[in-house]
Amino acid sequence: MRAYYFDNVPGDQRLPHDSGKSVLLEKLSALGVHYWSIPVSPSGEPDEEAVDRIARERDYKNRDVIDVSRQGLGAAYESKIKMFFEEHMHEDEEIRYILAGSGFFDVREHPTDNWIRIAMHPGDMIVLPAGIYHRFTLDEADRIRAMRLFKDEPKWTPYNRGHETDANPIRGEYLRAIGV
Ligand code: KMT
Ligand code: NI
Repeated sequence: MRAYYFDNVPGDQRLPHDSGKSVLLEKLSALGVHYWSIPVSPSGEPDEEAVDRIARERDYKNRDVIDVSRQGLGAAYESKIKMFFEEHMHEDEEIRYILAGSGFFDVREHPTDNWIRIAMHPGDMIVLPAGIYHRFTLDEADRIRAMRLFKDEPKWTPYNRGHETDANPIRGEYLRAIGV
């Protein structure tokens, strides 16, 4: 995992867009973003024991695996890729553990509204808190396989950023939690 400020240069979302300015884990943590390294096997098998431990501690009851690629998403590929990259929030945490491939999670720094790009590789696990504005894109390798964990039923509803999300109580709770 490496985190850095997005360069804001227009162009292909799959390119690194690396401004060269790194972002430390402490900064991510201050935004409520949590990160762990949980090495996967050479064939991309999860470390089930380590995942179970985190799931127990944080009350994640369910999990599944998503293959984000042309092959994995089939006819839904174009629309999903577009949807993932629309800036949005959720009313629950978004937890992802990368098993194979790679991709970028972009999270908004508050209150500057700068994008922080988080380059994810196998063994990287991340928690995006409820209420944070974010988006996701594949990189040039065009494929990622990730475990998704969640507390109860999957609540995948993305709320695209706008007046309504600015007024969403979960967004308000998030801002209070990070002390803004
Ligand atoms: C999401 O919610 O943005 C995704 O599931 C993206 C693919 S998981 C790496
Ligand atoms: Ni999301």
